[in-house]
Amino acid sequence: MLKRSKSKARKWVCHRTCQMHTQSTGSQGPSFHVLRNVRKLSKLLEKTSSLGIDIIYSNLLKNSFGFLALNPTYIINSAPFYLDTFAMEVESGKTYLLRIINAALNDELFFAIAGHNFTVVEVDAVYTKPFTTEAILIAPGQTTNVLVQANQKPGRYFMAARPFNDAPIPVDNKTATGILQYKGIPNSLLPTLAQLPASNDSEFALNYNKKLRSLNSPKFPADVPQKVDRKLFYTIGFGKDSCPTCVNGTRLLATLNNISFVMPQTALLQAHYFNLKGVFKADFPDKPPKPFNYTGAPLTASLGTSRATRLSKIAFNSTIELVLQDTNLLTVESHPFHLHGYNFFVVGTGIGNFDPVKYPANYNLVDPIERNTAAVPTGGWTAIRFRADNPGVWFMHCHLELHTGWGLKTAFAVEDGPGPDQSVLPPPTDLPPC
Ligand SMILES: [Cu+2]
Repeated sequence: MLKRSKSKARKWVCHRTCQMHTQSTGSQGPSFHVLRNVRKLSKLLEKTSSLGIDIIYSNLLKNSFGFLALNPTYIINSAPFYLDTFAMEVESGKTYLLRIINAALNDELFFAIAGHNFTVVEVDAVYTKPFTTEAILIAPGQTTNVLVQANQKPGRYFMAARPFNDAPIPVDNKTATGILQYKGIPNSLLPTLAQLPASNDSEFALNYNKKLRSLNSPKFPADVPQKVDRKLFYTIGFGKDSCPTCVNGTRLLATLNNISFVMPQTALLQAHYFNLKGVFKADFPDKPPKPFNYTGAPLTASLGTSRATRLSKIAFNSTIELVLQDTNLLTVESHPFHLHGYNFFVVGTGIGNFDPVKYPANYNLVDPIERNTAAVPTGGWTAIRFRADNPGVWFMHCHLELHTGWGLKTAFAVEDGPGPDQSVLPPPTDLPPC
């Protein structure tokens, strides 16, 4: 996939899913200015395995639940706990800024440090209204900056990360650990255990996400689209496909509006820019063909799932509202959705079927969180808004690698604008083929 950066240089870069090792920007904001002695440390939460990533990916595509047999583990800035444990030394009285990145492939994670609260000040490189929490929830590809005060009795305190999964499916419930260690404390001291929410704690997840608000200050305003030019409603589901070489002769597909995305052989942006025919169709439906009880009893019969490379064409500078609705097509599940090329505002979220008459009245159009990856809760919905002012072709996909590999994605083809700096530039002559 080709992505043009939003920097002034207007570079084209080769881009796959931007979920590995995503790094937030390093700019400082008003929340930090009042603090002294703030040290910045990055936390990389990852999932690893004795097998290489390519082998894992290949297995995911062949075997619906192959990942469970791979015995992966989770790590914090380091090797698995049985080989090594990451330790971060702190000095009493100082405040530390932790940049936390979820670089795991398939799991939303809780993260906490024993005895120490976090003050959340940033997500996905956007300032938030600061709030205090005992643990954070972070999805693959998301970043979170928190302040931690070394204000406890000098000692050793475990930091811990563990998956959040409230869907009725098996979960790999291992815990990754690191250590927050006060200066001068010997390694022989047993660390205090960290408390994490239960792995299926939906209430914590919903409440945590509700606390996330844009800073919305004069310097960092929240420019939320108040008027919507086009409303989109996409259902998230699973489907089955025959696969002679797979276990049981079938494999799972994942779908938006019951369409499982097929990756093209030619890059979408190239096809868009050069107007190549036969690579994709710009006819992705704005809503599912028929409304149904999306989150009712599990739906397994006559799924009618199709596989296609279908995009939605978006007018330049139009304002878009997209409601992502989880369904019980095979199973409900939480899906962190990521949009390339844009930040969006999460104006509403809830459990059950989205009600287009009632729910928009309760949208937060003042200080909703602005980010680029947001969870659609298990059996629920999430509404986002953005202004399509960045021309090009932009993927939107579930950030669980398993699901995006099964086709849980589509792309927006945003048309060029009329201005001199509002068109996709030609690719550079030395652009490497993906
Ligand atoms: Cu998903």
